[in-house]
Amino acid sequence: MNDAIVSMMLVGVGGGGCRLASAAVRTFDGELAAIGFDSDAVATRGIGNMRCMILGAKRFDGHGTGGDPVKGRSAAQDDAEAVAAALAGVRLAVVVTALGGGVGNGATPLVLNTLRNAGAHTLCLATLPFAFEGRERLTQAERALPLIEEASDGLVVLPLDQLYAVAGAHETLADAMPQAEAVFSAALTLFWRLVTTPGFIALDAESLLAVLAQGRGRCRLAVASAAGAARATEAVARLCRSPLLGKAPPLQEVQAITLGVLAGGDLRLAELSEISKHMQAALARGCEWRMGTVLDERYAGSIHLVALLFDGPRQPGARLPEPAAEETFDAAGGSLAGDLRPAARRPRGRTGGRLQGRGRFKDVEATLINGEDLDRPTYLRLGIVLDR
Ligand SMILES: Nc1nc2c(ncn2[C@@H]2O[C@H](COP(=O)(O)OP(=O)(O)OP(=O)(O)O)[C@@H](O)[C@H]2O)c(=O)[nH]1
Ligand SMILES: [Mg+2]
Repeated sequence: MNDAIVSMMLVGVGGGGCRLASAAVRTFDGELAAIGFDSDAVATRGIGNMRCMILGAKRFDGHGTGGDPVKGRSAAQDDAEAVAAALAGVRLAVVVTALGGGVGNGATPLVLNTLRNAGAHTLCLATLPFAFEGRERLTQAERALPLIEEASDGLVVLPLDQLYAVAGAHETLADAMPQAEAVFSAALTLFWRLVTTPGFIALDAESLLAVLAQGRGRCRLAVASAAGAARATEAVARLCRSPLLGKAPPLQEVQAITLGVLAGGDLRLAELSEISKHMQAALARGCEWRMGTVLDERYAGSIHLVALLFDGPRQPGARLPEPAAEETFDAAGGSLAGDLRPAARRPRGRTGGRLQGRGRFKDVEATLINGEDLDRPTYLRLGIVLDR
């Protein structure tokens, strides 16, 4: 195993997150270091292809949290040292979490902060529940996002409905989860092969680390493939209209893109130029561009594209609602409104820093411990909903 692979790890959090990670390991079918964290021993028992650690066993006795993020967080806190030990030495982690339940919502920020404190860079892929799971689950999931975004270098939010739409299947309810998982693991497999396979035009873990180190915040992941004579242009067209991109922001507003082209030895130079030309035509002129190729005979006859699009941190003053004079915390999300710096430039670990958007406290040093601002009310930090 080479060093780049050893220092890259796939991390699943919560029941859904572990199952997604496990599905990706199965699809990848090669060397892929992976670990899962969940409080539910029964749920992880069915996962045989990667190590799963049970969190908070003393408190929860190997059971789930019943959808309670505070319990999910406590479970991770109880075993914080074991989590840190399991993640030691990782330089680049892709953290997969299925939001909506207790462990995914509550433990993911802690896992991300543990990686950050150990000096690793993280790309977090977080799914949102299907609409049919109900409004409450979705709200709960959305409430977890600001903390996760804050703790990761890049965050991709993938609504399960969008993954299912990519599968193009609109059949039975029983199909929904496996179909969404299949799309997810196919996308992650392309991405992992792109980063770990020495390519003709390399786009390796170091390049990805460099992008993530800039703390670009929210990003989007899209995949597309095509075969036949016009496969290069068709793949780009499909990528540009992928349901995974959502409706906004438009491609013209993307600030940076990392595009992987995976194909067989039959990939022609002219096709690569076409992909580059058509893709760049869809983007703004100033968009930062990175492209890599992987030639692998299992892709012979077709072209697969995988793209990570960085929408970029919001600029101070741009499209941000004015915070109320004193009420500057985002009560719905629990995030600290106004901290607009990219994650990588925010203070890490025990270092203090001046944060913006704290109303009358804006010039006061924040008390940051393990990446958490302890000056924020507990109910906001833990995402607890108060009855008003
Ligand atoms: N991909 C995938 N997602 C799932 C699966 N089961 C549930 N989910 C999604 O994950 C979300 C969170 O559910 P769980 O993962 O079961 O919750 P948890 O994080 O383990 O937390 P608990 O509440 O303690 O079970 C759900 O709302 C679903 O959207 C699954 O088998 N595969
Ligand atoms: Mg569970």
